[in-house]
Amino acid sequence: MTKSDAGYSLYLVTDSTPAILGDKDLCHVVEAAVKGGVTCVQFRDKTSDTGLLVETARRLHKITQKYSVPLLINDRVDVALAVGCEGVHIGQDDMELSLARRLLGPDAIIGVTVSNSGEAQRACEGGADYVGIGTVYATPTKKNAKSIIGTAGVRGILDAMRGYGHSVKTVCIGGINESNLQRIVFQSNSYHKKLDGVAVVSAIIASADPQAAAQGLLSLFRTPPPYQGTTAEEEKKASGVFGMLDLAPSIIKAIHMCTPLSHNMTNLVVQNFAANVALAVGASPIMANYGEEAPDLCKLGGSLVINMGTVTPDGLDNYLKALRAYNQVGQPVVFDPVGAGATAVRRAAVKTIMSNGYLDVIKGNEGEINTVFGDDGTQQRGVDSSNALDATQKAKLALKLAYREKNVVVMTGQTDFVSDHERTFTIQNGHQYLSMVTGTGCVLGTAISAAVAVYPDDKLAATIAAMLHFEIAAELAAERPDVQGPGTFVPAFIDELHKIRQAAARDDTAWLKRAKLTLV
Ligand code: 3NM
Repeated sequence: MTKSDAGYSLYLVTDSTPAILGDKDLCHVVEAAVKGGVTCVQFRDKTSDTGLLVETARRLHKITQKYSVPLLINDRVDVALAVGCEGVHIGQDDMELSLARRLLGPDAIIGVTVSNSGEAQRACEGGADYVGIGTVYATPTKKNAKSIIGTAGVRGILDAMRGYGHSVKTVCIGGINESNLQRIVFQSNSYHKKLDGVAVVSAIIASADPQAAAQGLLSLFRTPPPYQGTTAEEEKKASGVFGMLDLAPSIIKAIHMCTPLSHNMTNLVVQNFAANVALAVGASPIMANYGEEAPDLCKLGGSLVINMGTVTPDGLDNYLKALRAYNQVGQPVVFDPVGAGATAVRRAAVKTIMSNGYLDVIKGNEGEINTVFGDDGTQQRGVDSSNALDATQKAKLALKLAYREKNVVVMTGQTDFVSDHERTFTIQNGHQYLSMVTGTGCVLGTAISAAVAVYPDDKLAATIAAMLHFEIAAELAAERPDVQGPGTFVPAFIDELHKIRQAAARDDTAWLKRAKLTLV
């Protein structure tokens, strides 16, 4: 097998420690894994003596040769030479790449571990055939991992490698398993360079059925996640302010025509209000906080709102069940991290929710978005719902979170910031009465959920449509002579939501003249 034949889609790194391998035989596990679809095997054993390393590597090589899959040796160029296998994988502290190349020759496959852009570029320039990017997530398999870089870290490295075209292959590693593989690949892939594969240890080696585990992982890698949009990036980028304003009425009309389900897992305070807002915008609300119902509800073509307003251990478990169900079928999820920074419990809940699924839209005020962003440990600001940031910083924060999560981020305030990282807009509509009534922020999440359900191809455009609908309805309501304060405002607001929806159904767009939408 030559190095140009090598595939990296599912890269298995072995581990012979009892905690991971158990009492299974490594060669049996590797053979089963290769039968299941593993495309490349790295023999990694940091403790055995050289004699045993060579002997095990020889046995493994017989197996990988049978299935035409390359065998690489971790760190030990001497073992690779002794066995005559296809190559090595070296870490930053191992033998220099140029020396390994000199010893192994031009036909050997040499991969290098990288955890930042500089290391990646040096590996490319030094003639590496592929890079192993990590550590994506902390993993018990490698307790001494030097840097945990998350999916945004992987994406930054892929971006930095764009100049090297397709010649240097890429896999990422660390904490990858069946439940997070698709999201990790989706959030890591840069528009300029995509991952060629994923590398795993425990997801296969610790499995009771390594062949089935490999089969499952490979099929997940090859299938785009259901929530991945289908609109071409260029098409999305074309829609500036005029494009957005053009789309908004048709999105509101589509809600009217399709009556999408808006499944709300929300707090007790706003349940009734949220259901009424859903009805007013033309959606069909269901307030169902029990996660076991989600696998049925997610099949109805609607979307899910997870509003963390009253978080409890049971509640969190229910959110996760529902999140998994909606992610599996690719129906959108709107996350409202209410009071995210208020308590340690809420901060932990945010982390758990974000690491267990893909959130199509995250909506919060400045303090909440700040806390959500800080949860990767790089920018911890804690509780902060005041106006601490200026407009440029707010736009940057929304953009950075949207970049990291590869989703849409809404930061509400007097001026709202909405970003999918490629495009960032501000909206300056709404009325102060909205801040005098409880739950208006929460029910905006419900309005957004209806829009992303009917227009999933461009969730930013859908979110903006819902926000304009919502905030212009508030302005119209507040201006009515019968509205004297926040109390009389609420029913008028629901009326105006309903009226705008009916106007959109008639293709009457007069209401939209009020839109104060700006591209940042
Ligand atoms: N290298 P699991 S992380 C072998 O970051 C290895 O370079 C890493 O194990 C790196 O798939 C890692 O069980 C262990 O999480 C990955």
